[in-house]
Amino acid sequence: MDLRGLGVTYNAANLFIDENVKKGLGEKIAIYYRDKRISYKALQEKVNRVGNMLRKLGYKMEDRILLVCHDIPEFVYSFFGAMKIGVVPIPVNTMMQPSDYEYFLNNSRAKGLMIHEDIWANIQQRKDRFLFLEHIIVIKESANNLSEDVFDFHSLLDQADKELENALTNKDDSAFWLFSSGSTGDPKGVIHLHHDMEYALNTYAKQVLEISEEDRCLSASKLFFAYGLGGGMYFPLGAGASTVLVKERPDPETIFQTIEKYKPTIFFGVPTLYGMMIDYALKTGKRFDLSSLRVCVSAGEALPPSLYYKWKDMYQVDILDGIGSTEALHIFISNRIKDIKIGSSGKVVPGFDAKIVDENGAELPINEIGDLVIRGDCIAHGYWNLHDQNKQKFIGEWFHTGDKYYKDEEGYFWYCGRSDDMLKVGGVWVSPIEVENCLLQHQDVFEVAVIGVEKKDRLVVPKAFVVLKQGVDKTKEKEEELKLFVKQQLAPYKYPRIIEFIDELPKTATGKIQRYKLREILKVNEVSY
Ligand code: 3UK
Repeated sequence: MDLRGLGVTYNAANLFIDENVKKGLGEKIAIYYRDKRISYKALQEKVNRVGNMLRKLGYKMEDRILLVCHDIPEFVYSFFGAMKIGVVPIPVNTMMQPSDYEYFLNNSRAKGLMIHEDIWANIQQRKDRFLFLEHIIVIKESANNLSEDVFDFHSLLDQADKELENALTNKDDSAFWLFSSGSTGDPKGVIHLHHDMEYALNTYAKQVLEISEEDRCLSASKLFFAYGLGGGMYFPLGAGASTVLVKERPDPETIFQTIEKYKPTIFFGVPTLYGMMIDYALKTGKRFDLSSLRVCVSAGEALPPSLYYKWKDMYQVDILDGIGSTEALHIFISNRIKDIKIGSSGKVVPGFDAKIVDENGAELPINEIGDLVIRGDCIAHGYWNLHDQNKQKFIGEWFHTGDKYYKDEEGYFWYCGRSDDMLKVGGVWVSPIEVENCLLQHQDVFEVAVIGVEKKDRLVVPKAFVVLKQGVDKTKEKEEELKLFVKQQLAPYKYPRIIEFIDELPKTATGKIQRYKLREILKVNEVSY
């Protein structure tokens, strides 16, 4: 259409869904899920039905929908169905507590909630606190009945038409948001635009992974993480390849069996999982056939060299470590197939630039540690409603990652830690402050400080230094009780793996806990776990 003001119309659903059918891949399998095989044609129909169903409920361009769904095909239908009519899907972590969903809904002012029945059951009693919400659409996999105040995803879908044109969105329209955890606890809404996924596909996925129609992807990282969203969904769909979805949380046995059964060619994991898989195979003595894999990817935190070597020795396949972020959408510095410097994050991905700068923004010489800043066209538009943080992190074309790095003389980048106190555990952010605040709610806890400690395998786990109230005994039982307490209050992966009882915390004159001193105590004692 040549109406003025429309700009270049572009809708991401076109490339990732419709183009595949146009190219003649209609009969090809896009998604493997349990015993289901979903062709590109069937996927397109479902996507169209979701778009039509939302239109019928009154959804318009720029309305937002919170998507709380496990890695099942309905996630993909909902994500692209919303986007196709210009509605903005916001996939969020499925492992959060009810109050976290209250935050996501009220912060984003989502008009709709598409939610899996299991998770809805946990949060429905809070419904009155979701201020802007108009429709709740429950994705059912069981035969359970729903209450009258919610919609049934599948029955709405069946009633909706299977033909749908893309909305006249612009390439710079908001396409989807992802939430990224901040150091003070509250997650930030990261706004991504319609052109972002294509950029990540054409750079990292095509030029580093060399993804093609021949590939089949499996991501252990869930679709609601930016890492899993690419590896498990839009990389394979953008390449006309296939993806294997797994609803369950990734444990070693499930992942090994899934690889043997569905024979993926590319596997996306985080270092902790590679470590668990290696341990599991060694402990059980089980042998698994991973010969279908041509490459494995690791991201989320730095991959310890020992894991690279063990994995390569056991399965004769390389793990490519690369750094990505929710703001950058996917990986922007990475090792390459046939060009790996073990222990480094690799070189800049084509399509991106990276600099190491000092606190004034001046570029530092080779081998000097500084702040990593990057630029590239799939970096987020910005954070939702966080004007000050936007000014600090998105400076001109450059995004400040918050990571300390140096670059060596050959152009490889080496990770040196976070600029703030945030911890990466199993590839997922854990805010020490949130864990501390939780422990402080326990009746026996007087004071607490949480820091990250490196275990023998160099992976980081949260450790809590706890000062108990007077008269409370420092027992092993109390340790276990506190761990359980955190697991029940917060997303379970945040609990402190190690608890040490101490008599008092090191503090500044103004009463601020000196975390660096705790880290020093750890070093002096050379504790290894
Ligand atoms: C850290 C790494 C060392 C780093 C992500 C791949 O992890 C992802 O996104 P998040 O927003 O976290 C981003 C931060 O995580 N990090 C990630 N990868 C590495 N540190 N080595 C690595 N290989 O602090 C970064 O700033 O959760 C990963 C693709 C998409 C992603 N969103």
